[in-house]
Amino acid sequence: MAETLEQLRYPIGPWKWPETVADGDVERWIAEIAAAPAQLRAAVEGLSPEQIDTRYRPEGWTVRQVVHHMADSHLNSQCRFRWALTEEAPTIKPYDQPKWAELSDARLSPIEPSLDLLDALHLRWVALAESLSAAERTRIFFHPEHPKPLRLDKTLGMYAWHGKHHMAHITSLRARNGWV
Ligand code: NI
Repeated sequence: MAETLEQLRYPIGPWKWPETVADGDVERWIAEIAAAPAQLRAAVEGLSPEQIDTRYRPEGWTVRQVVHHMADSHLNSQCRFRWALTEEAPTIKPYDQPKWAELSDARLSPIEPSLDLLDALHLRWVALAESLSAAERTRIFFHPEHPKPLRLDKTLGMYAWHGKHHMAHITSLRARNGWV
C-alpha cells in the first residue's frame, strides 16, 4: 500500500511537546542524541550521488538537503541551549529553514562535512546536556513562533525526535526504492 503524503512527511509521526517529563526521559533523549550521528552515517552509507540527490517525497528535500539541514538545525540548537543557560529567558533568533535548505551548499555540496560537524556538535551537546542540574534542565527560552516558553529538558526530547524524524526520511526512501 502506498504511503500517504503525510506518512512520507512524518514517518515516525509529528512531534508533540510533552506536558510533563518523567523519570528517565531526559536520559533517554540524551542517549538518542548521542547515537544520532552514527545512525545518520549508517542511513546514508553506500548511497550514490544520484541517490543522495533524490527527494524523500514529492516536493521534499533531497537526502543531501536533509543531512545539511540536520547540521544547520542542530547548530542553531547549540546556541539556544547556551543562551538559555547564560541569559534569563532569552528570546532566540529563528531561521528560515526552507531558505537555508535552498542555499547552494545545502543543495550541492558533499554531505561529509555535515556528517563530521554533527559528530563534533553532538559530542559537545551531550557533554553539556549530561552536566545539567535539575534546575538547569528547566531553564527556558522563548521562540518567537511559540506562544509558551520552551524548557531545555523538553527541547532535548524535541531534538531526539528531530534526528529520528529526518533519518526516517532517508531510511524509508531507501526501503521504498530497495536501496539496501
Ligand atoms: Ni527538521
